[in-house]
Amino acid sequence: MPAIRKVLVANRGEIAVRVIRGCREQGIATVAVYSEVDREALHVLMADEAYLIGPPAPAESYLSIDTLVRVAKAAGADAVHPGYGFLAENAAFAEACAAAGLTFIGPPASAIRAMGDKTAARRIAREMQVPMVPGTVEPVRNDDDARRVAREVGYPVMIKAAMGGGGKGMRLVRSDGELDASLRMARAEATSAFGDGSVYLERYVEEPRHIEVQILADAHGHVIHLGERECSIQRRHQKLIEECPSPFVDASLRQKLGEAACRIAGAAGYVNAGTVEFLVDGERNFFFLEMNTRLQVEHPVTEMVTGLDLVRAQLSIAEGVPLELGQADVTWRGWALECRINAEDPFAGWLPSPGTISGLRPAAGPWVRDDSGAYEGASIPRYYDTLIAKLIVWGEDRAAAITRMTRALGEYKVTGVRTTIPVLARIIAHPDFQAGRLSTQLLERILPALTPSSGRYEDVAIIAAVLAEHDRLRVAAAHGATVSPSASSGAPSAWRMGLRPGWRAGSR
Ligand code: MV4
Repeated sequence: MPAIRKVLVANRGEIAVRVIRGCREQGIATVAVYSEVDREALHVLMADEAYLIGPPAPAESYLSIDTLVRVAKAAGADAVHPGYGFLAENAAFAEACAAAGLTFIGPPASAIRAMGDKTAARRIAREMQVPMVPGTVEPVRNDDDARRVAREVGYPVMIKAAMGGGGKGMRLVRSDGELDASLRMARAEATSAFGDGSVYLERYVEEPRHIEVQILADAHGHVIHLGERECSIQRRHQKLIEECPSPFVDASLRQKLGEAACRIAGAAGYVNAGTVEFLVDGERNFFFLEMNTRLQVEHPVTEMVTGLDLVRAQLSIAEGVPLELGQADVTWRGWALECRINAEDPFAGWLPSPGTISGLRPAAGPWVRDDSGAYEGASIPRYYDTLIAKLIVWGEDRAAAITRMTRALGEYKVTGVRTTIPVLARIIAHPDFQAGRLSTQLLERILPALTPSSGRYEDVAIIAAVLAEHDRLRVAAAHGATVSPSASSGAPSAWRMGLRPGWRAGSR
């Protein structure tokens, strides 16, 4: 595989900025893409070149495979970095890049496919004798099949979408009587969300921790792990705070989790940075959950504690360079925390708060990292994820990291849009967080007291959700009627070769 000289970054926001920075440090030129509402976004200003790719709706811009591949070729890029979200775990995109002679800075399409089907991933875990939650390793065939399995593994059980992941379309079933109705709803949800109604069953693990292992796999069969991240502080499957290491994991469990993660990645023919997710119960039993075949939002906490640059590792791996580290070379020093700063109002039902950032003073100082996609005057469009920035701190131990995060959250000022900063500070100050008593249920328990809001806001949130769904369906209908994803060659040429604003960050 040849050296990479120019990378098209098929993403936006803070992750596009992170990838651009990683490329620039390696002397690799960068090409940004942007939708009509992102003309002056930070990633556009920071890249060496940038091209308009279409309207704000993701399906017509950041998700348009044909447009992205065409722009990459036209710009003379030799590789594509997908970031996370959008097309990062889309096997067809990886294949389209390869077919156009572009290096996809991610795993082989076959590994994306294997892990995208959660039952196929479970078959790999079984084959590698990695512990997993009791349940099926194939989609359930019918209601009778489901009832037999549910009785066998014992209630409560979870119904999960085979093509789902990240908690979407999951359903908890506590008894035989609930099973049929839940199956019907889960299948319908899976069909509308993933275009595939296949579901499987797992025994439900009560109050688990969500712990994931970062791995690196090169194109020569070497796989190493970089330890775990603790991701139990989630609200509705959106992580708010992540840390490395986990306060619950000792050296012995770390080694077992790491070996299990490497075995799974190896069996899947995985190449690239990747993450293997586990549930861990109160007795430190761990169970394979799923594998994420991308660079994750929370990767910086691993970087801070291992001293490694994961984007640089991705670039080397994609160039075919063998891993320069063996497992024994990976060491962990101190503690890192990451807080996600979103443009949402936690005191008004977590309603998205798009708009213009009228004032911005990010936290800085010793051992503080601000991975941001914003600047003063920038706008947060309503079409995308509300993540503004990730605030990451390092300390010599967990207590020092918590003190530093408290200090940094106090410094971080954003005006013009509402943010999650105040509630992040309250979670960090909570006795259970401070003591490391973390579980996926912790936030559900403590948030009501931390985010008092009048019932009025609940009504507003419901109305907003209905409007958003209406908007989504309208966009989908318009898209289906006029622009099929494979026929976007009909796009105006300005989308393919738009001009970037005349502000240049680099000197290249
Ligand atoms: C589970 C589980 C308990 N038992 N599966 C959620 C995200 C996706 N990756 C899998 N998830 C879970 N799967 C079994 N068999 C608990 C979670 C879970 C969770 C569930 C409810 C509320 C918050 C949660 C946060 C993380 C994981």
